[in-house]
Amino acid sequence: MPIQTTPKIWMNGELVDWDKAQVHVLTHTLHYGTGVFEGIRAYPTDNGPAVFRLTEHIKRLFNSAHIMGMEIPYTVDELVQATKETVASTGLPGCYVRPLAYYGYGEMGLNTLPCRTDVAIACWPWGAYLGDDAVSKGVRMKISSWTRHDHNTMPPAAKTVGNYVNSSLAKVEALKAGYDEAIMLAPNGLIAECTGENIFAVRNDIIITPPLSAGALEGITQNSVMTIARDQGYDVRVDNLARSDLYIAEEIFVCGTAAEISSVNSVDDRAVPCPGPKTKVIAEIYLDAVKGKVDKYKHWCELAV
Ligand code: PPE
Repeated sequence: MPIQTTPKIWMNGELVDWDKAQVHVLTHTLHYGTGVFEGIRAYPTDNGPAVFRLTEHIKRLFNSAHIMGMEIPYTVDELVQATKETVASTGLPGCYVRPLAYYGYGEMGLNTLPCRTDVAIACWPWGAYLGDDAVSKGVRMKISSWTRHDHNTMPPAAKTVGNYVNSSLAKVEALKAGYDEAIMLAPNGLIAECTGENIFAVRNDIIITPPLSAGALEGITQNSVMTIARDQGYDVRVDNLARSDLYIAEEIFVCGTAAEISSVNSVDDRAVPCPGPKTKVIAEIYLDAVKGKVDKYKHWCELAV
């Protein structure tokens, strides 16, 4: 589905018209994948649109840049304000938000040291990433033939543009084979994450999600889910999962900003009970929390205006 346009995109300190938010074909990041980005959602709340855990997302953008040795010529506060301004300029009650820091036009070659960092923040309406009924019906997952990056190949903890070549290969392979999404294994064969989501499996009543060391991004939704689940009294652990843990899991769900929470109905054609009872409880609370409807988690909702 083509992107639904909004009036303005923030580029290097200014809100410019959507159609004017353009870059030169010799933009460094277009050639070498050297940018870093975030995916954030703004949701309608009783007090207007609020950006979910905005400051943490912007801090992760800076961490990604730090891992890449990239200087962002703004402060966290400045990009938090810029994001709020961009969200407000859409006039929408909620939207997806995509901040991107990239090496712009001016230098070519693999030495990024002389490159200038440009920053853009775009917003557009983006529906449920894995389908509207992803919680109730669940998605079909396939273990990918593509391995997640090794820590010494492409740092998986950084949300680097180039990292997503690996995700796209896995996603398209899964879709072409008739599945909804791929699960990526780390080079050591243990479960890392999905192409754009973290994964949770319930085994013996314990909710388990793989650690950053397994090649998973430190997901902000993953963190929200762990908080919600622990507050519900569930036993939640960050630990390694093997492929067979998934085949015999009591329930599995995946989560991310774009995907929100989605249950999994099978892995490699082995049925998984779906939707699992814990998944249902967590998804319901999460979808209320993002809209500022749960007092305990209201501090996660940062008002756009
Ligand atoms: N792992 C990966 C590889 C990933 O891309 C995401 C987010 C997550 C885990 C979950 O992170 P978080 O959003 O902080 O809970 N993926 C973003 C981009 C998706 C896309 O297709 O583009 C997102 O969900 O916005």
